[in-house]
Amino acid sequence: QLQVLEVVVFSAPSYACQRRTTLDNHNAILTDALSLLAENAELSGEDGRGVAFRRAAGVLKGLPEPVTAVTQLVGLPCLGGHSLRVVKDILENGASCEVEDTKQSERFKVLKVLTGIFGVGVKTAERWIQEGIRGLQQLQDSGRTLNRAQQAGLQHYEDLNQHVTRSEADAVAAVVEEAVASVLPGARMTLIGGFRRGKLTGHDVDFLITHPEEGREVGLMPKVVSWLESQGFLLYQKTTKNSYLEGEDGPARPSSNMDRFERCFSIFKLTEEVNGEGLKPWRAVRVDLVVSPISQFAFALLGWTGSKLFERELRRWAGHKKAMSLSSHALYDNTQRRYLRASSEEEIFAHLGLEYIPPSERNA
Ligand code: DCP
Ligand code: MG
Repeated sequence: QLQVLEVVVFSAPSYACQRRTTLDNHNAILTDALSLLAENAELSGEDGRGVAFRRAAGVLKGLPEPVTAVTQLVGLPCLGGHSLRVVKDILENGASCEVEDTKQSERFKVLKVLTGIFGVGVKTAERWIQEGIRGLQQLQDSGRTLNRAQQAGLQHYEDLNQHVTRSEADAVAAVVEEAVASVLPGARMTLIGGFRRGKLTGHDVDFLITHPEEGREVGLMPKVVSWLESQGFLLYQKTTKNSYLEGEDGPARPSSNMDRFERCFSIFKLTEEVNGEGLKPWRAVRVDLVVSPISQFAFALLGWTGSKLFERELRRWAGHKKAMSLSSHALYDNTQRRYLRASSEEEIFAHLGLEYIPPSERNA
């Protein structure tokens, strides 16, 4: 007697910005494995491979139910031979040797510890490893000259490697709100990054600040920072100036525009509710502040809400499918040779010929 089993064969469009990806991930075991391989590739300077694993993980994050057999994946985009092999290993053996070996590898572990220091990137970590450094204590004892960011990163290592909760994000938001309101009444502040997508934890808290009257936001960041500093909220801060000039380099280098807003990378001293003896009364939290003129606000909001893969895919879609250049400042139509204005995220999706995807569904 033959039993016919109904097996779902999944399908999905190939760009993450065409898909709705909530936080409800039915394949976390698979996507965690692929994300780890992506991280390992990124830590090894192999960005192309990293993106391939991120895209594969992104597709699986959006599936409506758990995968039980690789045959269900035949029609899906972005799943190359390597990713499929990893998925097959996990489905058949409960784990992937490659993933387990990577997790255990000395090099991966040391790179994670060293790049876990705020202010330390892959290149610096790599150099230190070549010089024989294997851990934090050794780094400290080595007498290496660290820049200001790295010193703060080392000093607050434990706090900064402990995830930020939603209630901590709200506490930071209240402080930033007060700072913004006292230095420029009428200015508006929006929570961006992972928390805007509905995540319950994050590695930092990100805010976008603007003013409804164009130009009023000029000079705002130094004032906000001074206020925060005078109130004792900052353990560290570094502000970078706005260097974006429309027309000069807007459309030409869309992906490098990420850092062109007036931006402040900081470490907050966040006072916690003390509900017991001997509890530390405060902890360090990474906070990013970005100031944008109102004319660029929608682009900044879209560009800073993430996820990183979603952003990358939006820009790839714009370039490859629409001959447009998207950045967090503007959208340029290379065919019409003009900028396309927008005052909301919805309008930008419409310019791009994409269905609107709300922040909570950008978790690819
Ligand atoms: N971003 C980006 N490319 C960068 C830096 C930032 O696309 N080089 C965007 C996408 C991110 C957002 O800015 O979602 C905020 O950056 P984070 O690194 O804080 O990322 P998340 O907030 O998404 O994650 P986490 O929860 O870990 O903070
Ligand atoms: Mg963040």
